[in-house]
Amino acid sequence: MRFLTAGESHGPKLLGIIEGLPSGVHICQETIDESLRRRQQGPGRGGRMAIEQDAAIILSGVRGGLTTGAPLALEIENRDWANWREIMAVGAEADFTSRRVSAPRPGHADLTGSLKYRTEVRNILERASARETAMRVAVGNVARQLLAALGVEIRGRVLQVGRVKAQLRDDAEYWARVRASAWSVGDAEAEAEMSRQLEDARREGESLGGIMEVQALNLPPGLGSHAQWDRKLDGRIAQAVLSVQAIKGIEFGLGFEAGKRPGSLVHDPILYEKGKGFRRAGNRAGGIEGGMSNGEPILVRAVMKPIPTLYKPLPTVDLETKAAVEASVERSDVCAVPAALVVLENVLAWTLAEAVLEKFSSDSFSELEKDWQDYIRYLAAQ
Ligand code: EPS
Repeated sequence: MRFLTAGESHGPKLLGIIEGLPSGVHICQETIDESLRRRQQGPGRGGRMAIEQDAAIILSGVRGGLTTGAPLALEIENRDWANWREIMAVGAEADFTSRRVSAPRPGHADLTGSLKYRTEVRNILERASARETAMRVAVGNVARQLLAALGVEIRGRVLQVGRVKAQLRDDAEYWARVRASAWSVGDAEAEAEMSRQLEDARREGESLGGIMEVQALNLPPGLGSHAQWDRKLDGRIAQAVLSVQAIKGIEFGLGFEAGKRPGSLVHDPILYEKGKGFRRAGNRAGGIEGGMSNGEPILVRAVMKPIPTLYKPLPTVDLETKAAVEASVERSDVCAVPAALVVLENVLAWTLAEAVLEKFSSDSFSELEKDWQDYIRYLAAQ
């Protein structure tokens, strides 16, 4: 299975094409739209989110609510395009003078992109923009619906925003609070502190990053492979996660903490129960060993840097005059960590669904489900 996206932040639409889905998967457009709505929310979002009402239109590959096995094409409208028609026009009438960016923002693709492609900064930032993550969520949500039909659950939480850390628990009531929380944390005190910190950052022209965790539950062991570098599941998840705008680091399970402990306090002892098969005494590995899922929940943590557009801009150099100036200020978000969490949940779903379709028979959902159930029975009978 593979996908491509296209579209500029202020162009008419975002497009996505998914190829390689089995036939017979239930796809609910409302579920995609719900994930798009979640991505738009969060306390630190900027002015653009008041303009957009993201909704995905399925153009092909689904009939009567079921995938047909043909490419599934999606589009999301950019309502803001109406304000950018002249600037973004395809023809010779395009306006290259309005909203021209000549002071590249440190931390953004602006400078390096314009040097590499020998073009003006707007041509770079329009595509580098995190607006593209709207389509990544829609595409990932299709994969997430496939996984959900097999009983796989994906969930996420925000662990830290700026200097504020959330208290963590793992019970049903806590997870319901995480889902209901604007910050995606199940800790009211941290939530209030995060909101205070946000207002300070807004006042000071600052932006804020944070740390998120995504989890995948009910996956069998054996997704991915130890046999070749580009089939290792952790490597593939890392590539997908790090490709999301502003994500700078990833950990699985214990993560960097593993480098500080002796081996006996890192690896998870193996247990066996007749009729149920093998399991682990803990999950410090984060559900992946040897490039393969090991049957425990997959635990992925990622860090998002603060968004590079600062209302209190950093020093930069004007591309034309070479004079020292302040960086351009494009409208932006003060903090998009809860939105990035939604992106990561759906990006993880994509990579896991890909690995599922490689392990099991994948032309039709009925074959996939049968193969999956046979494998679960085989594992239990060990
Ligand atoms: C975003 C849309 C963008 C930004 C943001 C995320 O829209 P605009 O540029 O019109 O404000 O709000 O992207 C960035 C901050 C960035 O640096 O890429 C979205 O849809 O999520």
